[in-house]
This record gives sequence, C-alpha cells and structure tokens, in this order.
Amino acid sequence: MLIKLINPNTTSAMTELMGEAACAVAAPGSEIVLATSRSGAASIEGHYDEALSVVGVIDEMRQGKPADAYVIGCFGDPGLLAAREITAAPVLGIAEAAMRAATFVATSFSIVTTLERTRIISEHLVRSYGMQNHCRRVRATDVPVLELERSDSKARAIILAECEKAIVEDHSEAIVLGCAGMSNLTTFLQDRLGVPVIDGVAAAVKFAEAVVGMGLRTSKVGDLAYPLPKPYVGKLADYAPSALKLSDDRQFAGRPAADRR
Ligand code: 2AL
Repeated sequence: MLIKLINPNTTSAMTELMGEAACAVAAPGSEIVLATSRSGAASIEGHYDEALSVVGVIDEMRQGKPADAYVIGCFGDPGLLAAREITAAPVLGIAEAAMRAATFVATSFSIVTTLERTRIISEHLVRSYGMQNHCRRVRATDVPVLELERSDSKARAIILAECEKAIVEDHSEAIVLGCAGMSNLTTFLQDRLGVPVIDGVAAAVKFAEAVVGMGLRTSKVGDLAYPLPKPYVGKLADYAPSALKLSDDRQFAGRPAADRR
C-alpha cells in the first residue's frame, strides 16, 4: 500500500521528521512516500499561510504515482476537503486523525500547539470535527513552528510544561500534539507525563492503512464528488478540474484498492 505523506509547508527537514514518525508505525506492507510542498510558506502559522498552502498540496497529489491514500501533514488540515474532492483515494488530515485517535484512549484531551494565533485555528477544527465533548482546551505555547527544528531550542521544555498544565488544570487524560513538527516528541512526553500523547502523523498513517485495508474509498456522492468542470482563469488556469487528469483515479472510484492490482 502506497501512502503519500505531504508536508504543506516548504521545510524539507520537517518532512523528514514526519517521515520518521510515519515509518516508525507503518505496517511492513506500507510504503511511505514523502512530499514537501514546492510553493508557499516555510511554516504554516495562520489562515493566510494555510489558504495559500493548498495549491502546493494539490500539486503534490498530482505528481508521481497515484497513492492508495494521502496524508496532509499539517495540524490545520489545510485543503483537506478540497483534496478529498479530487481523488477517490482516502485523504487524512493529521489534526482530525489525532483527535479521533485520542477518543479511543481517553474521554478528554487537550491540544498543545505552537503560536497563540494557531490556537484559534485548532479551536475551529475541534468544532468542525464535533470534538467539543472531548477537547477540554487548546493550549498555545508560543513556540514558532521552525523553532521545533532547532536542536538548541527550549521548545521541548516549554511543550512539556504546557502538557503538565493541561493534565493538572484541564484535567485532560490525553495530549494531542498540535503541530507536525512535534511528531518526534511523543515518547519523550509520554514517558514524563504518564498519559497518552498522540501525534497526528502516526495516527493518520495508521488510520490510512485501516481505511484502505477495509476497501473504503472517498464517497463521490455529494460534496466530495469530483469538482464540477468549468474554466479557471489567471494563475490558477492549470487547476481547472478538467486539467487535473483525474481519469485514472475516477475509474476506480468506489472500488477497493485490492481490486485495482
Ligand atoms: C503547523 C504544522 O503542523 N506545520 C506547520 O507548518 N504548522 N501547525 C501549527 N499549529 O503550527
């Protein structure tokens, strides 16, 4: 099974970090293909960064061999529903996957994320995924995304302290890591906190394996149907649905991956 893990930001070191988290949990038959967006922001820390990252995600989905499943490796899940529209292969976002995984092992969780401004983005996601009954609080650390990449950074200690507060003050029973750049912190934090710590990259890869293994494909009835053909103009002319070359994918819609070999 081929799972394409797309980093919507343009920092390839972060893609490598995510790749390690993905490969650590992937089943022996899963091949993880890493892709770093070639256009957009070095880190995604706001609505603007997020909106503009979607084109890079679509580009990576159009590149190379079609995958059995796609994972969008940024905690805002940028472009998740748009990505689901253009393929019948399952597409998973790390925020949704992490929150759903948390509900299997705890009745409540807190999300510990990066900058204060990204807290609001996570709060939107909590509501859109219907997680209000489970998410006690979203906590920002004010650690910038790229700070997570620096070996001399105090980020680990700051994140650990925020997680400790989540357990004591929010009475949360699990921690959801609110950034793909935190995917190497799971063991470090879990060992010190004594509660489940969920990295969305690992969760999304495992859920992708499960969904593909069940022979499920994205529904093409309703809002996730292929985009309607129509002209696109200007800089986005190449993104007109008719230019997306979805035909190979389209003929497999609704059929299990196993039937395609
Ligand atoms: C993220 C993430 O996961 N990658 C990125 O560039 N920004 N999310 C976040 N909350 O900071």
